[in-house]
Amino acid sequence: MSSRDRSRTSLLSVFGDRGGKAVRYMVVGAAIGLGITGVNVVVPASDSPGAGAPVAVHQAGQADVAGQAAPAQQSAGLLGTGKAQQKQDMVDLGDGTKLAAWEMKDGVKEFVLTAAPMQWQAEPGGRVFDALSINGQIPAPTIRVNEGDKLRFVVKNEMPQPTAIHWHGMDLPNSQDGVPHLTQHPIAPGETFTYEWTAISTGTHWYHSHMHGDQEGRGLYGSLEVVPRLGEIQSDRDYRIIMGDGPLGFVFNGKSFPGTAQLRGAVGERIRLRLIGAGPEMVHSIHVHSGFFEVVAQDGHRKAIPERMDTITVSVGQTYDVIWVPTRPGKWMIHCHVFSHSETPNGMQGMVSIANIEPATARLPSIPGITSTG
Ligand SMILES: [Cu+2]
Repeated sequence: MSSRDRSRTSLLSVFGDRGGKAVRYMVVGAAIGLGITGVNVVVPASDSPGAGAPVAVHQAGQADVAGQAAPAQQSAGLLGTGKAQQKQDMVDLGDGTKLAAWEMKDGVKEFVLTAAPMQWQAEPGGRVFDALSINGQIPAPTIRVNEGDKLRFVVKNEMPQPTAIHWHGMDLPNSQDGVPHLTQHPIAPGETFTYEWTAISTGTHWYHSHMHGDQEGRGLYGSLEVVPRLGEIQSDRDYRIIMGDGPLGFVFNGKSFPGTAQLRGAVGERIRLRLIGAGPEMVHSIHVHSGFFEVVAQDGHRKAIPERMDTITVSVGQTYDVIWVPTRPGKWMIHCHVFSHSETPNGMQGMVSIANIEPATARLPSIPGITSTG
């Protein structure tokens, strides 16, 4: 653990008010040790070491594991059992992405990421693209780890072209940065390259091919999430919206409307949207119908003061975490407001997703399996 991490010590708790309910906040001083003063981040107090936010999924035929959407505080999962998690299976995250599987080996979380060509249809009945996937997925598997985890990524290149994987936003050794011809030789077709680093940078980031924009545009990107020891963003739902504008068209999580995943939630829930601009070319203005959201983090870093918006501009490489608390049930549109990215004369297309918001009394399934204590 770096001195920077150790500096993120909780200092004091105060009481605040949100939505009419008293909510306890912790104020995390982020500046000690960095020589910066006066920079405080207000975060909810639900944070426990190693806790992950609960993640809602909706899969046909899947059992309702938790019975209802549990608030973040009650979803500590394996916490307190004293048993470190040894393995994570792939989990559907209900947003069109899947949680990456890993296995603990000698204290290191090991991920195997195989890049390979794949035929990809972004929307039902649509054109079939020559795409690139990792573990057969577009976007690549969502990597979710805890701050301080030692990580190993075994990257196998089964594509007919060289590649390298960059861990965007990560504080890591130069040799692990994944820049071909600068920090490593490109991973040749048929070869394997192993990256090893420790999760220091917290929050929402992403990983992608750094070989050239075409690989990224064809699908070689995924969410990279590091759950902080302190100060995790409290939410009832946790979804990703990764914007792509390359050869696969205008896509959210690799899909064009009506192929995009439909999100679920209920009135009053804190719905976390992790907005990630994967490009490789364009800026997108993401608008959530029905009121506003709060921007709570940018590029993984908590904002000292959350900002309320209804539309946020996400450029290539940027990430934002926003919290949306729906006030009314219905089918609410989430889309890029550049209309050529989301509309045609015949209706919606491309960067459009629908959030199905149920009444506050709804009991939606959630899956606690994502809580990781390894
Ligand atoms: Cu757009």
